[in-house]
Amino acid sequence: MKMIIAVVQDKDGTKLADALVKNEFRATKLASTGGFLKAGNTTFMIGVSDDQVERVMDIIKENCKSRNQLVAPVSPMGGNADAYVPYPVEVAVGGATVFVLPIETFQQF
Ligand code: 2BA
Repeated sequence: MKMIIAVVQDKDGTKLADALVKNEFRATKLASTGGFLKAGNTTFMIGVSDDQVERVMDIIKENCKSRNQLVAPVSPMGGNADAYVPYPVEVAVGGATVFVLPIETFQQF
């Protein structure tokens, strides 16, 4: 068994959740925040058998698009000066960042 952890953009979250349900996969959707942009994103936890990993990867690819996002300058006032970005920069935010972890035990009570 594997745990697929997928960080996706909020804009794709509902579409991906619907596609997973339609294909009879079980998933947990968490509200998350990107460490770099400090903007909301969505993290899915999807527990699947080993032979289902590829199908879930395909569903994620089909439903999550890469987009460019402009990072506005962040004032260091009241914030961390180390994170200060003095000019707007465009970053490509991936369609999905996916981790596949082995699961030692799965139980439901
Ligand atoms: P954020 O951390 O908000 O990052 C958004 C995008 O900003 C990233 O897109 C990347 O293009 C850029 N970026 C991130 N850190 C950067 C840095 N130190 N310098 C320059 N540019 C940087 P993605 O790589 O597609 O990541 C999208 C989101 O996926 C991330 O949002 C984060 O929430 C998650 N993520 C990405 N890599 C991760 C990792 N290794 N571990 C945990 N979460 C990760």
